[in-house]
Amino acid sequence: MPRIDPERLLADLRHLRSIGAQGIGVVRPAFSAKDMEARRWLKSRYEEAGLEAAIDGVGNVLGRSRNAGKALLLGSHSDTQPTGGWLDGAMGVIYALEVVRALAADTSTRGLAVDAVSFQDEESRFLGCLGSRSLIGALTPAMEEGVVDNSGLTLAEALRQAGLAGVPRVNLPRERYAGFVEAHIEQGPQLEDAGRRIGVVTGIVGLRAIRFVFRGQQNHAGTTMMARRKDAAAALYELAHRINQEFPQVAGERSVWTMGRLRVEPNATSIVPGYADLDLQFRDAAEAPLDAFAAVIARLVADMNARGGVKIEATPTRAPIAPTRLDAGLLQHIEAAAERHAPGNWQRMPSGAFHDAGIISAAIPAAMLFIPSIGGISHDFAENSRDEDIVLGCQVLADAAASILAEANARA
Ligand code: HGY
Ligand code: MN
Ligand code: MN
Repeated sequence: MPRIDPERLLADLRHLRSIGAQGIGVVRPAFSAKDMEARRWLKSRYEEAGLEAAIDGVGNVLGRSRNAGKALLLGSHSDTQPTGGWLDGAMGVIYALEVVRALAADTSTRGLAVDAVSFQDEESRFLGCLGSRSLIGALTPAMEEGVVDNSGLTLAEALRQAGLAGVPRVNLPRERYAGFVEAHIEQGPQLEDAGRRIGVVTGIVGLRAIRFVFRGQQNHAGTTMMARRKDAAAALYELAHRINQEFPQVAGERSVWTMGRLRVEPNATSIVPGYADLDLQFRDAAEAPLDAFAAVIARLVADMNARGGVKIEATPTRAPIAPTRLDAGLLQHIEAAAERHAPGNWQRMPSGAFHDAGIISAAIPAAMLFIPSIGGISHDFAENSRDEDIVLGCQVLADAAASILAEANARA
């Protein structure tokens, strides 16, 4: 069976970390100079590994094997959150590179076709999973139209600044592939709590996101009596409170919701705010709780608007991501590889984070494997995993890749 090179794996992971490093974390937002620097470096590493490599018109880095037969696509994303960890996405991208090299070095697997990818903007600077949506033809002009980041920069301008305007976009040649496998850090505490080293991911949560805009009347904080106020911030606080009161009544076992971004204007102590906006994001492994949350939101907004005063508008801020079941056939190969390298030390589990695999699964069979996150921390500079778990995860992926392709080519 192919053996990965742990030192080479960790060295490339640490090099990628150095591009956009801030202390122990990484800041490499989609299309930024550091993001594109990392993508150009990845492209060169893919070429050194013997792949035909290119960066497509939305910034996906694609490495295509020259070998014949059914191919397996491996990868993840190399863009990060604004306060990103060094492993979120990056680990799966470097795993793919290392598995390409490990299989090429082994006489029993050197003829197998492993392609590698780093998707663009999985982290929703502009539009969650932008690159994987583009690759499967699910990124429509209407979805791109007018999309801006938190600074107001349009996606079109970001593409131009990154030198990607006019660069051809790639459509996944679906018939080429036996499937897609994404390795990722768990980003939660389940594996660590259970003392397990590998997660075999059975499904990925769905996600919806709403922006509420509150328009009231800016006024003096001393002379404006409470009964006469149209306080946009007070309406925001009331709606947020009522969401936190009502969502638990209709939530599923692993439902989550987050209100992590808000703005109050003019944000001054002695002024009744005339404007506010608030982002709400909610997730679940099934559609029913997501539909129930959407119904609660509609009812609360209608109820508050009926009172008059502050006007509330609720608008989806991104294309929804549907909950996904991952491919049982591919998962069996990952389970067998996990049992070989971590006997009894792995478990099946859902993913509370969304991933590109959730998008790609609409086009070709997809699966995921996790390694533990120390303290369950992620989307924070402190995100980390043990080197020995990083190395183990890559070896499991290499074994799974070899057996998936052996089976696919035997069938072809
Ligand atoms: O938010 C997520 O689930 C992913 O890490 N971007
Ligand atoms: Mn990720
Ligand atoms: Mn992330």
